[in-house]
Amino acid sequence: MTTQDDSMLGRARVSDTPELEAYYGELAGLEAGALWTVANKIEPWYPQPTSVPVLWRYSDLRPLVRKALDLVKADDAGRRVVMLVNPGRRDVSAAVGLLYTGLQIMGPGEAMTAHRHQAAALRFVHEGQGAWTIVDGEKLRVGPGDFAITPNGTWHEHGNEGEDEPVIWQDGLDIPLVNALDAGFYEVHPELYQRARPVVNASVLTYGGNLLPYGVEKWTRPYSPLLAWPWEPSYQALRDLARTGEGSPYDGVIMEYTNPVTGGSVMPTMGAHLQLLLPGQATKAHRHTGSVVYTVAKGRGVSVVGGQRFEWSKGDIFCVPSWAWHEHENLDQSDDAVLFSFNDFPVMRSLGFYREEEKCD
Ligand code: GTQ
Repeated sequence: MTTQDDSMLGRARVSDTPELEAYYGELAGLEAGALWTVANKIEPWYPQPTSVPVLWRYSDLRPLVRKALDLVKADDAGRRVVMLVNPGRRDVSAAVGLLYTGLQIMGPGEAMTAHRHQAAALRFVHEGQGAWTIVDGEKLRVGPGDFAITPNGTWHEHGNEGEDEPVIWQDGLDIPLVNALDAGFYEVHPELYQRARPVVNASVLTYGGNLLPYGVEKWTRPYSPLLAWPWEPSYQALRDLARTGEGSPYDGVIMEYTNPVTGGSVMPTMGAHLQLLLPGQATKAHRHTGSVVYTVAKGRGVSVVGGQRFEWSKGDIFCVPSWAWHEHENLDQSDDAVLFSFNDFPVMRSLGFYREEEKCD
């Protein structure tokens, strides 16, 4: 690694003097400033996220998420969600970096109005059987472990048609990114509710079979035409891949949810993965630019993120800030562990910001 010393030639290294301080005051009076007073801060040697590693335990959050059912009506709240807030990112309501996440609860028989916004959204279902969402007229039914997307600009409304149990699913949105770029728009559906087309999960029926359909309209939008990935075939795909080897040294057996037309990420701003750690498997540490929110879909294990040790089990959520070292281990010696995760890698990649490094010890 090259020397990283702020006193070296090539970095800003001007010491304050009374004369300079007076000069800075004059500049400030004109809404201006001297670059060299901030240069080393605004051009760090490597990323300096304000986000910190956090583990949110499902068993801690769940009772408070359930409490919200009686405290607010879903339609008054807009969405009844307990959001996960990184202590370093409270000002932008981010869980990590420019990613938002929250646990949304819907009581039996509940349905909410439709809206659309510039932010893209995704869902990962934690519990409950009756969840549905309508995305641009397509009704999707989703159950535990299922993953679904609501690309930016699509109308969406959610509900729970179950009879006794609430549904809790996790929302992931790029709200902080959209706001950082001052690009946020929001609309309530003019008729409040969409008219769903009759075939439920039509995109799964059309695109979910790992074959590209002929004779359907050519897909040209910048997001995946497949809107939902049920748990069973996704988990089975991982198990099948696990039969061929241990996968990546850093992530174990990992697969990306993809746009079936392009093979790329499901949406232009957020990608998602499902990964399996074999019994006892421990990965090597690496780091990369881009932020990740992990959700434990199955099993128990431990991840070390930026030097912090997080022991996790099903339902727990933890984050990896950009450029933080991280490694994972399955603590069960006889069963696999599965992590769902979503990230902002598509943004990092499309802007040429993606970098990755392995830890050499
Ligand atoms: O379901 O549309 O958790 O707009 C936050 C903002 C969910 C949603 C959230 C949203 C939604």
